[in-house]
Amino acid sequence: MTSPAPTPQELLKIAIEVARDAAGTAHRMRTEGVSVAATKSTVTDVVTAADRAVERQVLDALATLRPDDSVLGEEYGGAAAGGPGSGVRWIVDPIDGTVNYLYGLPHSAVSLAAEVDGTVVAGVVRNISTGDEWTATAGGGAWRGGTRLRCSTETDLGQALVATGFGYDPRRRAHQARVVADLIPHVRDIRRLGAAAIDLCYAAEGRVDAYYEKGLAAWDLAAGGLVAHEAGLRVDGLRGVPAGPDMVVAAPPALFEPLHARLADLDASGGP
Ligand code: LIP
Repeated sequence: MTSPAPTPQELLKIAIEVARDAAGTAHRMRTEGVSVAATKSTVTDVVTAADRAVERQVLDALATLRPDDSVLGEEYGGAAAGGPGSGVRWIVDPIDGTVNYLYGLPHSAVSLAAEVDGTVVAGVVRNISTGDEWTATAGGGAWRGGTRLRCSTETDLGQALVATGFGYDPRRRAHQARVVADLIPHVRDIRRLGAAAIDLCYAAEGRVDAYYEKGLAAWDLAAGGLVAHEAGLRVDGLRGVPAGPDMVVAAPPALFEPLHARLADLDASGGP
């Protein structure tokens, strides 16, 4: 008889334990000094020894705690379950905001989420430098520490502080720069902070009013996207496409349509 599926709260407890240990390792390695270990899609898409060590630590911890679960990680890809499979898949970005981490800027995070049968039900994002920790469970709300998070109530796009990010491919960056140049006169201002998972959590607590970005991977989006959704943000793509690599738009209900309209008009999900 297969064991009952774990509850979102049980999965979140494991996620928090694993993410805190992982963030501790990342912080220690940063203080010891980090350098580029390799590059990936382009010469600016860097990976450090810490990215690899932290993801390995997460994989080993989950293999011990949840041996029948599968895992998808940025550095080592997909790891099948040790056994028949439990229906639970963990999605990990060991260091989201790697360039910030490399430069010592305090805006990078361990992001860890749990999916059950393809739906993210629990997630944690932990800032490696500050220890800020955002959590969410499906239907259980979004939290930072003991504070329940509520997104911005801004209704005027012209008064909205909007976070975004750019890819590593110079051709994509040129397209994204054109989009943000055309958008910026129509919003309060733009913030480019460099870690999608934290950007989504900032939107969840109203430190920015909205966020959008083209090019996010599942590990960038999984945990932060749940936090944002549970804080009341609409998290979606453009023109009916779900949030994903083509586009993620996270905005309060009153801002989603006007922001979506401008991004769609600017073909923000297009380009290379
Ligand atoms: C980063 C994202 C960020 C994006 C960066 C980069 P990484 O992820 O979190 O939003 O703008 O270009 O992709 O590469 O640090 O894991």
